[in-house]
Amino acid sequence: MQVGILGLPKSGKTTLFNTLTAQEEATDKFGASKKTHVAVAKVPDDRLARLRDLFKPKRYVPATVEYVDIPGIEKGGGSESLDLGQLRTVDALVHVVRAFEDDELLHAEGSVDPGRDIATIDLELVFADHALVERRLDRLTRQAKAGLSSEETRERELLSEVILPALENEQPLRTIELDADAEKRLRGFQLLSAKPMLVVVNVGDGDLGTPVLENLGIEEQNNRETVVVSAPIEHEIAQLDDAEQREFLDDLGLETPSLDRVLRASYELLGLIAFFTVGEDEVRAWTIKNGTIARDAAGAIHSDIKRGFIRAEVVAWDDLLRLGTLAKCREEALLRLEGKEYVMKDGDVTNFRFNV
Ligand SMILES: Nc1nc2c(ncn2[C@@H]2O[C@H](COP(=O)(O)OP(=O)(O)OP(=O)(O)O)[C@@H](O)[C@H]2O)c(=O)[nH]1
Ligand SMILES: [Mg+2]
Repeated sequence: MQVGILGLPKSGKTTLFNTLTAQEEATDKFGASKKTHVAVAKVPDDRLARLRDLFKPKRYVPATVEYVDIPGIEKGGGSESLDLGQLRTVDALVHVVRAFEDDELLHAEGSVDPGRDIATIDLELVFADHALVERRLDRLTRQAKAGLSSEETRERELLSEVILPALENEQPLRTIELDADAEKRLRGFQLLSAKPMLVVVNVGDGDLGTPVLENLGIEEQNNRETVVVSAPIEHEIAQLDDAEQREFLDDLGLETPSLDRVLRASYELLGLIAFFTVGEDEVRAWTIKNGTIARDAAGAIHSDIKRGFIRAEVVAWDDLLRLGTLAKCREEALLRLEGKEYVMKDGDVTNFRFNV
């Protein structure tokens, strides 16, 4: 799973990326960056950490999400931008928007206004999609003279009657309701404004812990989540050990590092859940789509396990923590045998029986 990080120039994207993925890519106040970065972040999960403490395994493997950090998108340049093209294949977007004041760092629009910047970036995504949809419709129109297949006719209807009008209305496609068939048809186009989005509001350190969203004029929207962070502060927190972190967070009036919330929110936005495997060797999270059945979940571990699937032994993570061992869970009938059609739940501790 891949998440793309985008935003106007100098909004703090690379600072956030570095902290999420423990990288040290250069960030600076001047000069436009030209490089795209890709790296993997571990998704913090308190449930899994507690299972680790119970099993004390040799290896501990949390779930991961891959982030792609692209250079800032200039207002008005989006539809032409190669940088946006690099986001076509990602599964979700993180939009880093500047809400911090800094006299040394001029904002291209002359003022700090996150609401305006969110609308600006949304419009760039809409323009890029519009250009792509128009090209496709042109091609279908030319082809229509020689006759269109029924599939192509339906595609043309969807694009010209639903998608193009929405884009012309400057509506990001993620905000409009589409039926499953339409969604499936659109998937191949990899339209940017249709991707789920997490808005990360990068505030000055003085504004942490205060309810800023309403003041900033940021509204609720379909398929969009919002998290408030201070990217440089998160970077500092990440360098501290656990005890120092706790103290620092208390001083700021925060429960958990905002970074954890960014990671969790991207995971949830992607419609992902995790199941766990446990043992002395390894305690590990495996990422699947919400709604995945047991046999397909087995395939996340290995195709052989899917092919030779017999049964899944399943216990809820909190039952296992409460009773302490799998044997006790079996005695109490909390460890169940499930068949291949069982729909996996978030936090299921699973052992697959298979035969190849
Ligand atoms: N004062 C202040 N400075 C910040 C904050 N976040 C980032 N910066 C600074 O802003 C500058 C740009 O940060 P980057 O993380 O490189 O921003 P970017 O969005 O990746 O920039 P481009 O990739 O060039 O578009 C750096 O000097 C950061 O230290 C913040 O919350 N407050
Ligand atoms: Mg950058």
